[in-house]
Amino acid sequence: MDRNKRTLGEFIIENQAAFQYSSGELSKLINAIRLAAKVVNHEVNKAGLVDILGDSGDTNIQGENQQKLDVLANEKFKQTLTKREIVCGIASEEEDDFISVNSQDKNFQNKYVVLIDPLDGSSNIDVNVSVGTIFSIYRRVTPIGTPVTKEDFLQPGINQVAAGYFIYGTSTMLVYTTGHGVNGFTLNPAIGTFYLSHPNMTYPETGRIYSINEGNYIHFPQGVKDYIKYCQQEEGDRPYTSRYIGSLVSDFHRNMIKGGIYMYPKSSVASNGKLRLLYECNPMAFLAEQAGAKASDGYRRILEIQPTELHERAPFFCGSRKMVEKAEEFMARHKGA
Ligand code: AHM
Ligand code: MG
Repeated sequence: MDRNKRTLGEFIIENQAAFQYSSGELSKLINAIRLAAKVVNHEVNKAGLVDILGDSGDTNIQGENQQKLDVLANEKFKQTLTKREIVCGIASEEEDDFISVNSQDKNFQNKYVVLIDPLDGSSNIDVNVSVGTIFSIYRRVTPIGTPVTKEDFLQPGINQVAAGYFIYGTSTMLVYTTGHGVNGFTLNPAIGTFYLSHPNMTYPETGRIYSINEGNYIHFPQGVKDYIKYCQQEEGDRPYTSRYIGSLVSDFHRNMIKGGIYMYPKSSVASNGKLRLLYECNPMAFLAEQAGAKASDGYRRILEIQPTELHERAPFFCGSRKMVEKAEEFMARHKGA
């Protein structure tokens, strides 16, 4: 690791100065998330060594099996964010309802809520494939000092103040945005410090990778089927390459570096696809747009969707601008189908 590279801590302090009237609250919050992620990273890394894998016996609100590391990651983030008293509320993919932090204390002035998918792609853990943590930060809309309400969480993605992900991969990285571009930091595990390794990340305007669970092909809407066939046709820079890890963070990360499109569309068996608007689509869409890419539900900009439920799902098309536009073109031809 180049010792001249800036550390995440230095970067956060430098960039805090760029925010007028900044109280440092957001910086402290990102710092706390980083801390919890380091602990989760440590646990994920030793997953193959200790008897921590397997179902925890609980299921989350989505009815899917939760694995022990999901539970552990959820607890770690919750603990760090509540104990340090730097947020007024938390919503997690692994919790049925949102959590109000210190709502009884009148002097409690925190203004941010955090939405988190503590361990995304967790079905990949027991096969040693990269997983991640996704987070999204909003300013509360209800008055400071009062208990948070659902309204504080049900904001369109366009209101996000910051968003990012940790990828626990061949190396561990944090990639985040505060609305001024996207920056990537790589963890030096020997000393536990994140270094700015990928400044100003930009998504290639177009690419040659399409990422989708083609096993669901039969259930896809006609627009998606046609777009897949388009990707496979021999013409110009096509056929494209198909790459699908099944871990959103990892698929997104690869496509952002190499150029590509990720799709989790609606289907005849899942009317809004699988991904959660608040914990997965919105933060990834914010990052994508900040890196010059595009995110849509096939017809509409993800960031403009008004959520109505904490755990609602949305179809997701995200990646190189030209590729998403092309997929939207195919979707438009069969609108309503
Ligand atoms: P999870 O939050 O339960 O891990 O589910 C989200 C994951 C994404 O990371 C991934 O892109 C998608 O589910 C894969 O789903 P599928 O196995 O249906 O292709
Ligand atoms: Mg997830």
